Amino acid sequence: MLSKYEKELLVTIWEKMSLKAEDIGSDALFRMFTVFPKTKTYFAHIDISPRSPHLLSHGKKIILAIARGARNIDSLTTTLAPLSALHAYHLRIHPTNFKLLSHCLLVTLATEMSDEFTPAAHAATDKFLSAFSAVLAEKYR
Ligand code: ZNH
Repeated sequence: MLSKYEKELLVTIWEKMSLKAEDIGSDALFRMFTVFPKTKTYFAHIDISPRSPHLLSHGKKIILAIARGARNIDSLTTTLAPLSALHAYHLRIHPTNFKLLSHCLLVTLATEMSDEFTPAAHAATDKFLSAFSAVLAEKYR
């Protein structure tokens, strides 16, 4: 459960990250591909080399989707329903992968926010990304 303070903190954090969504998103994705190479198999059809146009645009989409989730945190299931269906039925992403990307997003945020990545920000982000991932994975068969 997220407190009112945590929800406000999350909106602030992800609004800020949205301003450099391409950089933040592509950094997190590149970390995921490096640390968990199997995740690359889902992206065989696109160029995922560092700072490639597709990596940047995909990174941006991910960050904006997360920011949208933060603004709609009390209705995550309905807000993310189309994205959840896409990942489960069309892309067929195995649920374990969401934890891997969440972890990489946390590391990217920590490097990006530096002193602003307080224990409270860390805890709120961790809880939020878990909830977000649970919704994305819930339709998986
Ligand atoms: Zn994902 C896609 C988000 C996770 C894989 N994605 C996508 C999109 C978005 C997202 C927004 C776009 C859609 C449209 O276009 O409509 N994701 C997301 C998020 C997350 C995710 C937010 C978390 C948090 N994904 C994920 C994972 C994986 C993935 C984990 C694996 C590993 N996705 C994917 C793919 C795609 C997507 C493959 C497609 C791409 C292209 O372009 O093709």
